[in-house]
Amino acid sequence: MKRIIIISNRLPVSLNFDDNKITAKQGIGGLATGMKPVHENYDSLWFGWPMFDPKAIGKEKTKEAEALLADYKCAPVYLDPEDIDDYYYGFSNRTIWPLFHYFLQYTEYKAEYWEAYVRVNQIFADTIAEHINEEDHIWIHDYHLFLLPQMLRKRFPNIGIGFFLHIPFPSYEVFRLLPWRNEIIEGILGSDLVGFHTYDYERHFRSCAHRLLGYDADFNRIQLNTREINLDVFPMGIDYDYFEQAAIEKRNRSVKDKSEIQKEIDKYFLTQPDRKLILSIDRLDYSKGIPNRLWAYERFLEKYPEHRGKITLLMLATPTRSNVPQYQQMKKEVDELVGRINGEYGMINWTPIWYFYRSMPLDKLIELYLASDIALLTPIRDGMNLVAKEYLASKPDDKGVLILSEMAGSAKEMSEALIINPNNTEEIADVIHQAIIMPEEEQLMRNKILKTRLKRYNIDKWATDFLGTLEKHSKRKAIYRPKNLSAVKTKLLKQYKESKKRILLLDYDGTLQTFHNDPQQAYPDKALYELLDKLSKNPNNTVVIISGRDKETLQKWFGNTDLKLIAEHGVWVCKNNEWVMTAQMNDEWKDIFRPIIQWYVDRTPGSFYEEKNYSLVWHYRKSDPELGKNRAIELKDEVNSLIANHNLEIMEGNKVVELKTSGINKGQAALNHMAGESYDFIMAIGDDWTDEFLFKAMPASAHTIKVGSINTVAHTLIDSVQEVRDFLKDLTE
Ligand code: GDG
Repeated sequence: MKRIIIISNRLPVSLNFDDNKITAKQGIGGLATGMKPVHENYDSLWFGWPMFDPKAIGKEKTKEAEALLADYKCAPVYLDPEDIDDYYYGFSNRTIWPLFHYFLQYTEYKAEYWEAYVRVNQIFADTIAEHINEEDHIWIHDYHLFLLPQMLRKRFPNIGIGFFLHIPFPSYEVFRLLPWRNEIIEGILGSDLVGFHTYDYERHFRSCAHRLLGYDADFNRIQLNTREINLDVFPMGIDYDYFEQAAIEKRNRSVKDKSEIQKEIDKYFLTQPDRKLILSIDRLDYSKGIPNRLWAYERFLEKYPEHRGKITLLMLATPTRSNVPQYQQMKKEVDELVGRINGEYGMINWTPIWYFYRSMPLDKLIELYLASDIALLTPIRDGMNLVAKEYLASKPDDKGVLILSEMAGSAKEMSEALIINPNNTEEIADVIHQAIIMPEEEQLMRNKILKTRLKRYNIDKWATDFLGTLEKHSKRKAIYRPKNLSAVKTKLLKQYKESKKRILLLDYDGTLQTFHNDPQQAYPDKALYELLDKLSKNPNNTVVIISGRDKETLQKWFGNTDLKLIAEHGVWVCKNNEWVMTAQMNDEWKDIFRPIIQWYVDRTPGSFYEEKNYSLVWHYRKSDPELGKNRAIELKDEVNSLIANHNLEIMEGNKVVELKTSGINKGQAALNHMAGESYDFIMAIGDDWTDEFLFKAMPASAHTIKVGSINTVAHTLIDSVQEVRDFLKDLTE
């Protein structure tokens, strides 16, 4: 079993330095509680900020503190207090948190926050790098560490890295507002596996990676140069049995063993047994929709006077990020709202809202869950919301009603709850009424279904699913993976040097030259001419440009060189300065298909068509990437149904769909070119689907090299055009 390295902003234990003695306390909150079983049951080590500054406590205390942390399988990542301000309270909580929860009005874009964020992610990378090796599995958590996967990937190219996002990933229209959006996507894509709570978050991320950086996803996989990144949904569960057992134990207590809180609540029900208790628990965060909840509760009291005096809202709001202004402002708003409602509707023997602004031990929380008839959770946005799940798990009698916002990730799996729109005050007021009068049988029926799912997909299952997928992905990577050039370069260079008669078959676009929105602008630059010149002047070399380009363009660009030229995927070959057609062809079919392609050009802004001698090409590099991709599928579909009688085939290149006479491809053309000659070094380099014909046709001893994606039959992968050029340069030296 591999060692699991867990990484989060904070460690799951906090240290207390009182009375000259250091003590440790388990942290509260979703992440700490959720990851507890993984941390305890696996060979694991957890890295995070330990919430103390070693400079402030001195060397000796630091040593002692580190030893105590080690007992809890934790290791510290120390951060400067100023960095904490800008990275944690700044970029994480004033930029990412509001933006990702769609609170655009609260989002601050400050360069100094970003700089601290980069710095701190780097400190995490540097610290952790000293303690890990390629054999470990890394599991990085949440939005504080978006850049860490890529930073670690640079140092450990083959290590398994998983990233899980606990908050929503916003839609492209929101995410694109972030000035550092590309860096964030690139950072996350350092991972092998990226996990989200819901499919919506996954699809938003995929669309952002596609639209902002042009990274194509094939179902839930993104091909990124020579790597493959898996995206998947893992709805986080809870430690169901723990909550259930604790609740059973509390329910069965004798009066004398009951806690103070239980006794107080019992007293509440004593005078009027038909009284009902509504519970809400959240951090006092603007994303949790606390004011909305209070407005709706107020409306409910106004609209349904028959429930006044018989219902109480127990609202526990845990203090959080209280030095961020919006949180202080919201605290004030909530204080005032509670005061107003209690002032307006309260009676001598009845308070409409019991409001607690503090945190409580988990034990007390479970007592509150157990005692409440209704849970009212109204977040405006919430990655998941574990409280909803904990509430149900703490109901051993299956009674109780869950009212849950449709904006919480958990609503996706909890459709049997009463789902509300948190902005619809009237609806929430009505649903509170519905919950109060809901017959017991209906409660049992709904809760049984909900609880069965929660029990099955519990926290253990969530964690093992994530780690299992990471493991599977890593294994796949290890088995099926063409080697990166770096791994075989020395051997290749040696064979090249030792050979006497070589042929180099080189694709042009995406291999020797980067793509340009206008294909005519992707002409060869001076450095490329010099490089190709040097290669082809070597008497032992035959250098062939084998391209989908038309012969006129290749003639214009390379007509005066020693290079051999193959154009239009093999339709034309240039021999002794004469262009020769390799097969008899006609182009009458073009009149039928031209209007179809033209129609796609009209309907897809940014796309255009190119006419070659024996093919028609539709280019969509400049179009909206998603629209372009969909239109390409439509076009292929439409053309496919018509080509049978015309001996045509469709070739899909990089953001191009090409319709051409069938039977001619780069593979066939290369073999024709090589016929009758005996080479002791054959190398083919290409980047797209059309080059796969070339790779397939090559003899087993040939060196086939693919630029980019790993979906290839080529033996070797190379990262970029620049790397191709650097490698060819190495050959000339
Ligand atoms: C983030 C995402 C996502 C709360 N008050 C006390 C206390 N809690 C515990 C609850 C629960 C956890 O904290 C809160 O989890 P939530 O999921 O409701 O919300 P966030 O803290 O915002 O968590 C969220 C989560 O990450 C996991 O991915 O679901 O969407 O925002 O476990 O019980 N625990 C104790 N005292 C308290 O006063 N002991």
